[in-house]
Parts: sequence; C-alpha cells; structure tokens
Amino acid sequence: MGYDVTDYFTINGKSFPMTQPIRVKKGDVVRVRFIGAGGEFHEMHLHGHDMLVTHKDGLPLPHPYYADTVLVGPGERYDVIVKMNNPGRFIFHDHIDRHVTARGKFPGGAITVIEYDGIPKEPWYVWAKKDYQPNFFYSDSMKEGYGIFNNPDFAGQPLERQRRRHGDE
Ligand SMILES: [Cu+2]
Repeated sequence: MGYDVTDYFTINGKSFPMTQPIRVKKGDVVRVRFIGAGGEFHEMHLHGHDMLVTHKDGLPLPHPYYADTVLVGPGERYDVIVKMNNPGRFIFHDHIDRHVTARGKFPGGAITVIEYDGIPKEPWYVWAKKDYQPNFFYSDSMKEGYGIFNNPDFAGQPLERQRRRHGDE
C-alpha cells in the first residue's frame, strides 16, 4: 500500500544545501531556464534583481516582461534573462514555504544563492566553504543557444529521408 506525499523539492535533482550557488561577476548576463519537472506550482523568486521573462515553453514571447517572481506550473518552461548589476549575495528560491523544506525541515529544497565575485564570505554563511561544481546548472550547454530544436542532434530528419529509410515509398 502506498500514496504520494510530496515532501522533497529540488533544483537540478538536489535539495538545499546540496544545490550549488550561481557565481557571477558584475556585468554578467545570466539566462535561467525553469522547467517545472514536478507536480506542483513553483514561485521562483530572485532577490535584488528583476528577471526578464523572454520565452515560455520554448517559444519567444512577443512581449518579454520583467518579474521578480515566476510562477512555474507542472510541465511548464520559462526562460529568463538577468543582468547582474547589484553586487552582493542574494537568495534565489521558491516562495512557497513548503518547497524550501526537505522532508519537513527548513531550510531545504529549492534554494540557491547568487554569489557575486569579490563579496567576502562570512564564516556563518552556510556556503562559505562550498565545494563548487561550476556546471551544476548546465551552464556549458546554456551557452549553446535557445531550445533543443536548435541543436543538430535533435533536428530530426526531413520527411522524405524518413520515408525512404522505412521503405514505405
Ligand atoms: Cu524570496
């Protein structure tokens, strides 16, 4: 016997403090791609910055808009662009209280931190001595352009060639 209890929330498969910071320099422009992979709505909130929402579900928005919170429903995708113009350290998290817990304990779940280069890390800061994994947020693939449809590996085959291959001409 069993039933679904959602009591664990993640960013890229990890729950805070096992998530990673987003390390930036003043002047950087960061793209964040939210993918609602679970069964609940998430209110993704970035402190100290505005997010420019540019894409929804892989399609460019005709009128990009600024938001400090992006509501991401199950299966939805949003791309946002953030100008890193406010040096400091800023929490970036889900504003639904339960989603910043792990098995009922706060803090956990969907939390990360924007860390600017050169901002000192006080000893009380939980990530003062973080073992940093730079590609946790797939930042290397994020340099490749929007959406998997621009990736030649996902481009598919023209219909004519598919027919020939399947021999049903
Ligand atoms: Cu907040």
